[in-house]
Amino acid sequence: MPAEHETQTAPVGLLEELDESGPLVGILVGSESDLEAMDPALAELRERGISHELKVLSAHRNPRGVAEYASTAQLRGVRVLIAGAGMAAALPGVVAAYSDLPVIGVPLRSSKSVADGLDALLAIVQMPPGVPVACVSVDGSRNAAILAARILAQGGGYPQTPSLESS
Ligand code: RP5
Repeated sequence: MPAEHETQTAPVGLLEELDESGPLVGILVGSESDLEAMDPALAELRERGISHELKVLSAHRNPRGVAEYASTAQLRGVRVLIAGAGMAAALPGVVAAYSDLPVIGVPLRSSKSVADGLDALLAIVQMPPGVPVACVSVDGSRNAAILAARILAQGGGYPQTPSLESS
């Protein structure tokens, strides 16, 4: 029986499934209405030649879809996740709960926001200990992409071990 701290080691079968050909950055937004706010991130990644994908998946409206995406992203070769959401912005936190990849949250402002996006900012920043989410400014998707690029630049040291929780 392995000690509890050893359970993060992936079984051999999972490591063999690692697909290095997938996009390096996975971007999620909680709603179609969030898409425009992520344009600066897409432009930044495009300019830097960093492969990426963008999906609309809501933590509240499609929690199973978010769980499925987040828990399989690392096996598909994704190395950093960016999640943008507004209002009760649970998406980045839920993604971080299902993946060991670094997660960058982008609080988004919408017409229904409280205090110009303060609601989403607090929802993303106030993660419980043990489930980290990096957070950029409200509508700061360009910084999220730049931060993702800097994380990727550390590449050599990044452990490619999918967690058992994520499988
Ligand atoms: C959040 O609720 C989304 O991220 C979006 O910012 C906000 C409003 O969503 P819609 O009602 O426009 O779909 O979950």
